[in-house]
Amino acid sequence: MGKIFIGLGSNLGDRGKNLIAAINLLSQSMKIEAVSSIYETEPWGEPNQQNFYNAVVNANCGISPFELLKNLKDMEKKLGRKKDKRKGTRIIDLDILLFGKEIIATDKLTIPHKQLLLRDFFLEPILEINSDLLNPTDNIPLSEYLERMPVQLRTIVSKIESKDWEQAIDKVLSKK
Ligand code: PH2
Ligand code: MG
Ligand code: MG
Repeated sequence: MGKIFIGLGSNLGDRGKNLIAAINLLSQSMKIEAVSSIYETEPWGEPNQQNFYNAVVNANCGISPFELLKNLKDMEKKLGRKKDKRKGTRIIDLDILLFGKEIIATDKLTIPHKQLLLRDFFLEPILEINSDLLNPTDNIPLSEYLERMPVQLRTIVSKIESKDWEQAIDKVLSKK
């Protein structure tokens, strides 16, 4: 199991293709160890927008969390993301969710991700890849946070069945 968990989100354009382009680009600079299914989720925060496609990637790389943040921002740009509203529509969003057991709280970067414990679109795909992961700040299993999550916070509509996604996963995992 790699130490890094990255959350992927898209709710603009061809969401499936955007996620595939993202895992291909990620695989050029890190060793991808596992990739979750795609989940269709209701937009959290700003209701009047298209549903998101969300997924999670588990990976290893030799760089610091701050270098990783910069690389992910560059990749978002390369994948066509424009400057946008904080919770608005986006072609691609790449968020660092976990970096091993590291705990970081700065203006630029917070790890674990600030909303990790409050979003089923982060917890469900993480747990699909690693069902016994603990929250580094209190060592409580992430599965407990998901079980306890109130219905008002739940966004997952369905898991997307996609041959293209499965093929893309096979391709990036074969580079291991
Ligand atoms: N990301 C947001 C805001 N709202 N809602 C869903 N369902 N999925 C997301 O990835 C998401 C969101 C800000 O980054
Ligand atoms: Mg985000
Ligand atoms: Mg983001």
